[in-house]
Amino acid sequence: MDTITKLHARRVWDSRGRPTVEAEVHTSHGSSARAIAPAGASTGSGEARDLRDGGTPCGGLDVMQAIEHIRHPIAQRLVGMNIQDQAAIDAALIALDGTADKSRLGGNAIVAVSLACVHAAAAAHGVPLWQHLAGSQRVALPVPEIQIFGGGAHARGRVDVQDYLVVCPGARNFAEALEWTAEVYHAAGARLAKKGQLQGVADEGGYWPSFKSNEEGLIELTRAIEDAGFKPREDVAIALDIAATQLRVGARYQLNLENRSLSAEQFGIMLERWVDAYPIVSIEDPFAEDDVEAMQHFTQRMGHRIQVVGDDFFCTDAQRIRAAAERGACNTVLIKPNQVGTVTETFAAVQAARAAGYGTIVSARSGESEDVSIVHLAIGWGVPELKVGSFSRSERMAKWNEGLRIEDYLGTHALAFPARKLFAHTH
Ligand code: 2PG
Ligand code: MG
Repeated sequence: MDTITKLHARRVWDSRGRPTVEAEVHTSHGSSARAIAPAGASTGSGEARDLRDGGTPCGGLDVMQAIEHIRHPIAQRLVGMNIQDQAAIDAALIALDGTADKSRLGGNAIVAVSLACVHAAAAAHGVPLWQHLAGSQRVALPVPEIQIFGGGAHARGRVDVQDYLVVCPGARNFAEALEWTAEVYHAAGARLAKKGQLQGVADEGGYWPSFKSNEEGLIELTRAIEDAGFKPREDVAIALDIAATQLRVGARYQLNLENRSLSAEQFGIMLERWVDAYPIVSIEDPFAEDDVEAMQHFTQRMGHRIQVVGDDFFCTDAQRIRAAAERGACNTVLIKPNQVGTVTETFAAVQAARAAGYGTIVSARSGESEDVSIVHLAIGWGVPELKVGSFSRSERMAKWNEGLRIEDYLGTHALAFPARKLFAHTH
């Protein structure tokens, strides 16, 4: 049996220049592995809580307490455990923390340790993580969902919609999807620059635009797809993350850019009109995390045409997924390991989504690093879509490039790229 011999942690920095936690695990096999906790900006209230030190250094966001928790109580508890028993490791982390939201030890401490352990288990077998997770199952590369314009909490609210993304239903493989997205990304940038609307890039590397309305982003993105030589919808389509929890004021949805406030019903009508007018195949968090009724109604009307994705709405929680499925709210679940805290609970959310007949998308956070664990989780677990932010900045490109390496390694052993099948029903 390979056991954990040493657990260490250090402070590193994320893509927003903020402190975060890196965990490092060593095993009796001689293997070791590291993982870095990511951080969200538009977080759901049901997420595992990061432990931040408060006070003045680093704007109160320092993580030295979370690091101390890994070095002492967590290390004491985990040293000696079987590195191949991820369920037992995660159960020990959950029990040691003892809170519902992992706030005592810190969600950031727990997720870094849990991910580092699963990496070390793969390393002890001498295989990459995706292969360790897939076992004897054949795997496919996931369809990338890539941000072109960033807004919302990632661009100081410059536009209300948080993510204008593309997916490539027409691409034959992962590499082709990235190549097409690169063309669209640069075409979109050229359009903005020409019109004097390019203000740099937002937190995830998508352009920070100065649109006059939210709909202008849809017009510009559709034209960029055409400028790049693709057929909107068939080749390259639009996905949106409204992150609507951030827009909620009382019972209404506030569009600051347009200086108007809409009821849930009016907001839904606007989104339906967008789906009719633009090549949109997916909308994430179209309503706030607690607006179950609006989510249910919207899914009834639009769920046969587009992916209705829950992010803040589910917080990668298997229980929430089962409850929403009973009411027919959403048809796809965004999967973020740090929303729930451990690898075991993240996989339970994937299984709950599958049991409900829901789609799944593994996703990065807006605060990221060079850590590429999520690419391996998506491939190893057979999750057909992957959302990693934009097509610039190395914390994003590290993940796209890891997918390229795995696709290259798999060659003809890969299962069919799921893009066409995934979006066949959308119109
Ligand atoms: C989201 C994510 C990634 P954040 O809302 O889907 O885009 O953002 O990590 O800030 O929650
Ligand atoms: Mg989201």
